[in-house]
Amino acid sequence: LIETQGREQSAVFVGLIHQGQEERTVLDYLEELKFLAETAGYIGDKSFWQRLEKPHPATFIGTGKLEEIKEYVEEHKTDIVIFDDDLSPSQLRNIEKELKRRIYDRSLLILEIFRSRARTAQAKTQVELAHYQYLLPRLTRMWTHLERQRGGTGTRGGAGEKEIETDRRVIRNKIALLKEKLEELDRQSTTQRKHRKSQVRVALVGYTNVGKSTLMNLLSKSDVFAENKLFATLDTTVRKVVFKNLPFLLSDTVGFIRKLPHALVESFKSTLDEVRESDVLLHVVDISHPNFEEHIAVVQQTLTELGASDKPAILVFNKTDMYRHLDEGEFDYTANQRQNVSVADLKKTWMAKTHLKCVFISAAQKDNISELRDAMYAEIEKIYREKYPYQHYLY
Ligand SMILES: Nc1nc2c(ncn2[C@@H]2O[C@H](COP(=O)(O)OP(=O)(O)OP(=O)(O)O)[C@@H](O)[C@H]2O)c(=O)[nH]1
Ligand SMILES: [Mg+2]
Repeated sequence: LIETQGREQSAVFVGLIHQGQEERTVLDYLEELKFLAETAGYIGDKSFWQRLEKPHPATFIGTGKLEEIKEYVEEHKTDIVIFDDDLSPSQLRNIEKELKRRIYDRSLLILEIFRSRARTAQAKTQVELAHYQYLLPRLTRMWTHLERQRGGTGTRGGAGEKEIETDRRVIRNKIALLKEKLEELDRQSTTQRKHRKSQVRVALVGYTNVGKSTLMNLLSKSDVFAENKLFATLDTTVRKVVFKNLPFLLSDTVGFIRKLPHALVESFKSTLDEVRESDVLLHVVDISHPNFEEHIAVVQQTLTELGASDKPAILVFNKTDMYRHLDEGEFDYTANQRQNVSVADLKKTWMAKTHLKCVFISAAQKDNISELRDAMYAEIEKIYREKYPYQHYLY
């Protein structure tokens, strides 16, 4: 750690192609992992992957592959090795011992990003809680982390059982304290949200980096942090918006991602209450992403877990300006495109596939926003009619 201070940390990436999985899919996952790493401040281009029927119980990947990675990281003085899947505590230990590098898995990387992005007391507490919950079963490893921070080499082979037991107790206490603190903060935000109960609420949801905050800014003319990084938004922002005669509250919140650590979803429950309590969802999709169909599935899955899957929703396909389809015979894996499928084709496919209203826009180019506004207006008007059947300020 000492010798790496002052420069960016370098990373390599490791993925497994499980039985029945396409190589292309795993390579896309590794691309996403690289993007996550970049967001966390680690750089690197090199990936390793291997086709295995199931993960090796002791080392996750095969020993030959591990040897190959070892040679590479020694030659290139790589700082950390990042696995796309979650490793068991013993796999972590074994790999760390062999490679003598810090080992990350996807969850830890996501946790680290959340930690650096948290701004409000609530977000900070939520992330800290999730972090300790992640660490508890992996304590031997954290101990070696602490060792390194104290300037040790980390090769001592972990801590003794007694020290680990002490650490475990400390962490359990911290978890209990953080839970209490969070409950208090939750009570405050519940009160805040209660005040909004009588109003119509629309929530932007979607995979991370699809353009939710950009759209929020566009629809509410507010100034919400948007950038080309994952998890730019952690805290919920709520803005009052008026379309013609209809006022409503529009909220922008944390993006979803595949394999979001369970502890994180748990501790972010109250932030996600905004989604659970909203009347209409705008499910934003980045149509220029090669994996956007899977993103839709991940978001729908997460919504189901939150108990928000049967709310009225509009599917908003964003970034149509970046989408390009290839002509016959053209082939390029690197770009955001697919063979012979135009935006118009996609629109037809999706309208047949779902009962939800589908709108295709570019938030950046302000393309087709009026169609989105009309679709939103129709949904909001429906909610008004349900909520206030006897009032006639609509007419
Ligand atoms: N080309 C293009 N880029 C867009 C469009 N909409 C948003 N972006 C870009 O996509 C990136 C992500 O946008 P955000 O609005 O931060 O996305 P988000 O969904 O809020 O992301 P998180 O908060 O990180 O989950 C930014 O660089 C935006 O400028 C679009 O319609 N076209
Ligand atoms: Mg955002």
